[in-house]
Amino acid sequence: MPRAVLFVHGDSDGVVSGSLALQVFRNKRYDDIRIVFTHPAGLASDLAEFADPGDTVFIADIALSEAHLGEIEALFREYSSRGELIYIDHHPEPLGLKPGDLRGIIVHDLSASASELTYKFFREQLGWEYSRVALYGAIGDYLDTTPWVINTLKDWDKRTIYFEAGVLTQGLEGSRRMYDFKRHIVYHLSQNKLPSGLSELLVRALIESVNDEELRQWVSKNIKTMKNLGYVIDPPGSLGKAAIYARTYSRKPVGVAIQRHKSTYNISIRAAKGIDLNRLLRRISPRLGGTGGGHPEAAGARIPVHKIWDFLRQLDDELSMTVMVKA
Ligand SMILES: [Mn+2]
Repeated sequence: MPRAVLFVHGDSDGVVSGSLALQVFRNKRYDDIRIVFTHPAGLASDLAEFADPGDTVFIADIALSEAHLGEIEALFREYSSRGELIYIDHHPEPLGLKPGDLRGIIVHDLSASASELTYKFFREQLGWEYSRVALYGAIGDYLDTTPWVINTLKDWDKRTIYFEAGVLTQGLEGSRRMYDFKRHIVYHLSQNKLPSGLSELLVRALIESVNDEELRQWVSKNIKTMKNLGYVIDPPGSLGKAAIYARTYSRKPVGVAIQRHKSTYNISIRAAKGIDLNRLLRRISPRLGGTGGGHPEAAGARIPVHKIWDFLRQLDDELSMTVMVKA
Protein backbone atom coordinates (compact mmCIF):
# COMPACT_ATOMS: atom_id res chain seq x y z
CA MET A 1 0.00 0.00 0.00
CA PRO A 2 1.36 3.48 -0.77
CA ARG A 3 1.91 6.06 1.92
CA ALA A 4 -0.61 8.81 2.76
CA VAL A 5 0.50 12.27 3.84
CA LEU A 6 -2.02 14.72 5.32
CA PHE A 7 -1.27 18.44 5.17
CA VAL A 8 -3.59 20.46 7.40
CA HIS A 9 -3.87 23.76 9.26
CA GLY A 10 -3.18 23.59 13.02
CA ASP A 11 -6.50 25.15 14.12
CA SER A 12 -9.65 23.20 15.02
CA ASP A 13 -10.98 23.22 11.44
CA GLY A 14 -7.70 21.82 10.11
CA VAL A 15 -7.24 19.31 12.94
CA VAL A 16 -10.79 17.98 12.45
CA SER A 17 -10.35 17.74 8.66
CA GLY A 18 -7.15 15.79 9.23
CA SER A 19 -8.80 13.45 11.74
CA LEU A 20 -11.64 12.61 9.31
CA ALA A 21 -9.15 11.86 6.52
CA LEU A 22 -7.00 9.83 8.91
CA GLN A 23 -9.96 7.62 9.81
CA VAL A 24 -10.77 7.01 6.13
CA PHE A 25 -7.17 6.26 5.14
CA ARG A 26 -6.66 3.96 8.12
CA ASN A 27 -9.69 1.94 7.02
CA LYS A 28 -8.15 1.72 3.57
CA ARG A 29 -5.21 0.02 5.32
CA TYR A 30 -2.49 2.46 4.55
CA ASP A 31 0.22 1.34 6.94
CA ASP A 32 2.08 4.64 6.88
CA ILE A 33 0.05 7.84 7.37
CA ARG A 34 1.87 11.06 8.15
CA ILE A 35 0.32 14.27 9.47
CA VAL A 36 2.02 17.57 8.64
CA PHE A 37 0.77 20.90 10.03
CA THR A 38 1.33 23.71 7.57
CA HIS A 39 0.08 27.14 6.46
CA PRO A 40 -0.36 28.97 3.12
CA ALA A 41 3.16 30.40 2.94
CA GLY A 42 4.71 27.02 3.79
CA LEU A 43 2.53 24.70 1.69
CA ALA A 44 4.78 24.47 -1.39
CA SER A 45 7.98 23.76 0.54
CA ASP A 46 6.28 21.35 2.96
CA LEU A 47 4.70 19.43 0.07
CA ALA A 48 8.08 19.03 -1.59
CA GLU A 49 9.77 18.09 1.70
CA PHE A 50 7.28 15.65 3.25
CA ALA A 51 5.55 13.93 0.29
CA ASP A 52 7.02 11.95 -2.58
CA PRO A 53 5.45 11.39 -5.98
CA GLY A 54 3.35 8.24 -5.68
CA ASP A 55 2.10 9.08 -2.17
CA THR A 56 -1.56 9.77 -1.53
CA VAL A 57 -1.65 13.46 -0.62
CA PHE A 58 -4.52 15.08 1.30
CA ILE A 59 -4.52 18.85 1.89
CA ALA A 60 -7.23 20.65 3.87
CA ASP A 61 -7.89 24.16 5.18
CA ILE A 62 -4.78 25.67 3.56
CA ALA A 63 -5.35 28.73 1.34
CA LEU A 64 -3.32 29.06 -1.86
CA SER A 65 -0.79 31.86 -1.55
CA GLU A 66 -0.05 34.14 -4.51
CA ALA A 67 3.66 33.93 -3.73
CA HIS A 68 3.99 30.21 -4.53
CA LEU A 69 1.31 29.57 -7.15
CA GLY A 70 3.69 28.33 -9.83
CA GLU A 71 5.35 25.82 -7.52
CA ILE A 72 2.00 24.64 -6.16
CA GLU A 73 0.59 24.14 -9.65
CA ALA A 74 3.64 22.05 -10.63
CA LEU A 75 3.55 19.98 -7.42
CA PHE A 76 -0.20 19.30 -7.76
CA ARG A 77 0.39 18.17 -11.35
CA GLU A 78 3.23 15.83 -10.37
CA TYR A 79 1.58 14.30 -7.28
CA SER A 80 -1.80 13.78 -8.97
CA SER A 81 -0.25 12.07 -11.99
CA ARG A 82 1.90 9.67 -9.94
CA GLY A 83 -0.53 9.11 -7.04
CA GLU A 84 -3.73 10.63 -5.68
CA LEU A 85 -4.02 14.24 -4.54
CA ILE A 86 -7.07 15.64 -2.74
CA TYR A 87 -7.27 19.36 -1.95
CA ILE A 88 -10.19 20.64 0.17
CA ASP A 89 -10.42 24.31 1.08
CA HIS A 90 -12.82 27.16 1.77
CA HIS A 91 -10.58 30.25 1.60
CA PRO A 92 -11.06 32.82 -1.16
CA GLU A 93 -9.08 31.95 -4.27
CA PRO A 94 -5.79 33.72 -4.96
CA LEU A 95 -5.63 36.44 -7.61
CA GLY A 96 -4.87 34.88 -10.98
CA LEU A 97 -5.93 31.27 -10.42
CA LYS A 98 -9.12 29.26 -10.17
CA PRO A 99 -8.50 26.37 -7.74
CA GLY A 100 -10.66 24.20 -10.02
CA ASP A 101 -8.02 24.56 -12.74
CA LEU A 102 -5.44 22.77 -10.57
CA ARG A 103 -4.76 19.10 -11.22
CA GLY A 104 -6.03 16.57 -8.68
CA ILE A 105 -9.32 16.17 -6.84
CA ILE A 106 -10.24 19.74 -5.88
CA VAL A 107 -13.07 20.67 -3.51
CA HIS A 108 -13.27 24.44 -3.14
CA ASP A 109 -16.32 26.06 -1.56
CA LEU A 110 -16.37 29.36 0.33
CA SER A 111 -19.68 28.74 2.03
CA ALA A 112 -18.65 26.06 4.55
CA SER A 113 -15.77 25.01 6.80
CA ALA A 114 -13.08 22.62 5.58
CA SER A 115 -14.41 20.18 8.21
CA GLU A 116 -17.90 20.19 6.69
CA LEU A 117 -16.49 19.83 3.16
CA THR A 118 -14.19 16.98 4.24
CA TYR A 119 -17.01 15.17 6.04
CA LYS A 120 -19.26 15.44 2.99
CA PHE A 121 -16.43 14.29 0.72
CA PHE A 122 -15.86 11.12 2.79
CA ARG A 123 -19.43 10.72 4.06
CA GLU A 124 -19.92 7.17 2.70
CA GLN A 125 -16.72 5.92 4.33
CA LEU A 126 -17.24 7.71 7.65
CA GLY A 127 -20.86 7.07 8.60
CA TRP A 128 -23.18 9.60 10.24
CA GLU A 129 -21.69 9.46 13.75
CA TYR A 130 -18.60 11.27 12.51
CA SER A 131 -20.83 14.26 11.76
CA ARG A 132 -20.28 15.45 15.33
CA VAL A 133 -16.51 15.60 14.77
CA ALA A 134 -17.13 17.74 11.68
CA LEU A 135 -19.41 20.00 13.74
CA TYR A 136 -16.56 20.79 16.18
CA GLY A 137 -14.45 22.03 13.27
CA ALA A 138 -17.28 24.04 11.71
CA ILE A 139 -18.03 25.75 15.04
CA GLY A 140 -14.31 26.41 15.55
CA ASP A 141 -14.23 28.32 12.26
CA TYR A 142 -17.44 30.25 13.11
CA LEU A 143 -19.12 28.50 10.16
CA ASP A 144 -21.97 27.05 12.21
CA THR A 145 -24.89 28.61 10.31
CA THR A 146 -24.67 26.60 7.10
CA PRO A 147 -27.78 24.54 6.25
CA TRP A 148 -25.83 21.31 6.86
CA VAL A 149 -24.63 22.41 10.33
CA ILE A 150 -28.06 23.64 11.41
CA ASN A 151 -29.66 20.36 10.32
CA THR A 152 -26.95 18.12 11.71
CA LEU A 153 -26.97 19.82 15.12
CA LYS A 154 -30.50 18.45 15.47
CA ASP A 155 -29.12 14.89 15.42
CA TRP A 156 -27.17 15.69 18.61
CA ASP A 157 -27.61 17.65 21.80
CA LYS A 158 -26.29 20.96 20.60
CA ARG A 159 -25.22 22.22 24.04
CA THR A 160 -22.94 19.20 24.36
CA ILE A 161 -21.57 19.70 20.86
CA TYR A 162 -20.77 23.37 21.61
CA PHE A 163 -19.13 22.38 24.88
CA GLU A 164 -16.90 19.84 23.10
CA ALA A 165 -16.15 22.30 20.28
CA GLY A 166 -15.20 24.85 22.94
CA VAL A 167 -12.83 22.42 24.62
CA LEU A 168 -11.22 21.64 21.27
CA THR A 169 -10.82 25.23 20.06
CA GLN A 170 -9.70 26.60 23.43
CA GLY A 171 -7.38 23.65 24.04
CA LEU A 172 -5.80 24.03 20.59
CA GLU A 173 -5.35 27.76 21.08
CA GLY A 174 -3.47 26.89 24.22
CA SER A 175 -1.24 24.43 22.33
CA ARG A 176 0.35 26.62 19.67
CA ARG A 177 3.39 25.09 18.00
CA MET A 178 2.96 21.84 20.01
CA TYR A 179 2.81 19.72 16.88
CA ASP A 180 3.22 16.30 18.51
CA PHE A 181 0.37 17.06 20.88
CA LYS A 182 -1.78 18.26 17.97
CA ARG A 183 -1.00 15.04 16.11
CA HIS A 184 -2.19 13.17 19.20
CA ILE A 185 -5.46 15.14 19.08
CA VAL A 186 -5.90 14.20 15.40
CA TYR A 187 -5.58 10.50 16.35
CA HIS A 188 -7.98 10.95 19.29
CA LEU A 189 -10.67 12.64 17.14
CA SER A 190 -10.18 10.15 14.31
CA GLN A 191 -11.65 7.53 16.66
CA ASN A 192 -14.63 9.81 17.33
CA LYS A 193 -13.59 10.22 20.97
CA LEU A 194 -14.73 13.33 22.85
CA PRO A 195 -12.35 16.30 23.09
CA SER A 196 -13.20 16.53 26.81
CA GLY A 197 -12.02 12.91 27.17
CA LEU A 198 -8.46 14.03 26.54
CA SER A 199 -7.50 15.43 29.95
CA GLU A 200 -4.47 17.37 28.73
CA LEU A 201 -6.65 19.13 26.16
CA LEU A 202 -9.32 19.89 28.76
CA VAL A 203 -6.79 21.41 31.17
CA ARG A 204 -5.25 23.50 28.39
CA ALA A 205 -8.73 24.75 27.44
CA LEU A 206 -9.37 25.86 31.04
CA ILE A 207 -6.03 27.67 31.26
CA GLU A 208 -6.71 29.32 27.91
CA SER A 209 -10.06 30.63 29.17
CA VAL A 210 -8.41 32.20 32.22
CA ASN A 211 -5.77 33.77 29.93
CA ASP A 212 -8.47 35.04 27.55
CA GLU A 213 -10.12 36.92 30.36
CA GLU A 214 -6.81 38.64 31.17
CA LEU A 215 -6.30 39.33 27.47
CA ARG A 216 -9.73 40.95 27.19
CA GLN A 217 -8.97 43.27 30.09
CA TRP A 218 -5.51 44.07 28.69
CA VAL A 219 -7.01 45.02 25.31
CA SER A 220 -9.60 47.26 26.97
CA LYS A 221 -6.73 49.24 28.60
CA ASN A 222 -4.22 49.24 25.71
CA ILE A 223 -6.45 49.84 22.70
CA LYS A 224 -5.34 52.56 20.22
CA THR A 225 -7.62 53.89 17.52
CA MET A 226 -7.41 55.36 14.01
CA LYS A 227 -10.32 56.59 11.86
CA ASN A 228 -11.76 53.18 11.04
CA LEU A 229 -9.90 50.71 13.18
CA GLY A 230 -8.73 49.88 16.66
CA TYR A 231 -5.39 48.13 17.17
CA VAL A 232 -3.19 46.60 19.85
CA ILE A 233 0.50 45.71 19.65
CA ASP A 234 1.99 42.59 21.27
CA PRO A 235 -1.11 41.47 23.17
CA PRO A 236 -0.41 38.82 25.83
CA GLY A 237 -2.35 35.98 24.16
CA SER A 238 -4.27 34.85 21.08
CA LEU A 239 -3.94 37.33 18.21
CA GLY A 240 -7.31 36.40 16.74
CA LYS A 241 -9.13 37.01 19.99
CA ALA A 242 -7.17 40.22 20.63
CA ALA A 243 -8.37 41.42 17.20
CA ILE A 244 -11.99 40.65 18.10
CA TYR A 245 -11.68 42.63 21.36
CA ALA A 246 -9.78 45.42 19.58
CA ARG A 247 -12.84 45.87 17.37
CA THR A 248 -15.30 45.63 20.25
CA TYR A 249 -13.50 48.05 22.60
CA SER A 250 -12.56 50.59 19.89
CA ARG A 251 -16.14 50.64 18.59
CA LYS A 252 -14.67 50.82 15.07
CA PRO A 253 -15.60 48.53 12.16
CA VAL A 254 -12.19 46.81 12.21
CA GLY A 255 -9.96 45.39 14.96
CA VAL A 256 -6.25 44.70 14.43
CA ALA A 257 -3.84 42.75 16.64
CA ILE A 258 -0.14 42.92 15.87
CA GLN A 259 2.68 40.77 17.19
CA ARG A 260 6.36 40.90 16.38
CA HIS A 261 8.02 37.68 15.25
CA LYS A 262 11.69 38.20 14.34
CA SER A 263 11.77 40.77 11.49
CA THR A 264 8.07 40.59 10.66
CA TYR A 265 4.84 41.51 12.31
CA ASN A 266 2.13 38.86 12.37
CA ILE A 267 -1.22 40.57 12.11
CA SER A 268 -4.70 39.30 12.79
CA ILE A 269 -7.72 41.34 11.73
CA ARG A 270 -11.47 41.12 12.30
CA ALA A 271 -14.10 43.21 10.54
CA ALA A 272 -17.78 43.98 10.66
CA LYS A 273 -20.05 42.42 8.05
CA GLY A 274 -19.85 44.06 4.64
CA ILE A 275 -16.08 44.67 4.65
CA ASP A 276 -13.89 42.41 2.50
CA LEU A 277 -10.61 42.13 4.42
CA ASN A 278 -9.36 39.41 2.10
CA ARG A 279 -9.48 41.73 -0.91
CA LEU A 280 -7.96 44.67 0.96
CA LEU A 281 -5.09 42.60 2.37
CA ARG A 282 -4.27 40.83 -0.87
CA ARG A 283 -3.85 44.28 -2.39
CA ILE A 284 -2.07 46.15 0.42
CA SER A 285 0.30 43.46 1.78
CA PRO A 286 2.33 42.72 -1.40
CA ARG A 287 2.90 46.47 -1.93
CA LEU A 288 4.72 46.49 1.41
CA GLY A 289 6.71 43.33 0.84
CA GLY A 290 4.39 41.14 2.90
CA THR A 291 1.62 38.61 2.44
CA GLY A 292 -1.99 38.74 3.53
CA GLY A 293 -5.49 37.43 3.01
CA GLY A 294 -8.08 35.12 4.51
CA HIS A 295 -11.81 35.46 4.85
CA PRO A 296 -13.85 38.65 4.32
CA GLU A 297 -14.42 39.21 8.05
CA ALA A 298 -11.41 37.40 9.52
CA ALA A 299 -8.00 37.63 7.92
CA GLY A 300 -4.31 37.99 8.60
CA ALA A 301 -1.08 39.40 7.21
CA ARG A 302 2.69 39.23 7.66
CA ILE A 303 4.40 42.57 7.15
CA PRO A 304 8.09 43.56 7.49
CA VAL A 305 8.69 45.36 10.80
CA HIS A 306 9.67 48.74 9.26
CA LYS A 307 6.46 48.85 7.15
CA ILE A 308 3.96 48.43 9.97
CA TRP A 309 2.89 52.10 10.14
CA ASP A 310 2.51 52.26 6.34
CA PHE A 311 0.38 49.16 6.63
CA LEU A 312 -1.93 50.57 9.31
CA ARG A 313 -2.27 53.92 7.48
CA GLN A 314 -3.03 52.28 4.13
CA LEU A 315 -5.52 49.89 5.69
CA ASP A 316 -7.22 52.76 7.52
CA ASP A 317 -7.37 54.87 4.32
CA GLU A 318 -8.71 52.06 2.15
CA LEU A 319 -11.29 51.30 4.81
CA SER A 320 -12.47 54.93 4.59
CA MET A 321 -13.36 54.29 0.97
CA THR A 322 -15.07 50.97 1.71
CA VAL A 323 -16.98 52.41 4.64
CA MET A 324 -17.97 55.50 2.58
CA VAL A 325 -19.23 53.37 -0.30
CA LYS A 326 -21.27 51.31 2.18
CA ALA A 327 -22.77 54.39 3.85
MN1 LIG B 1 -10.87 26.76 8.06
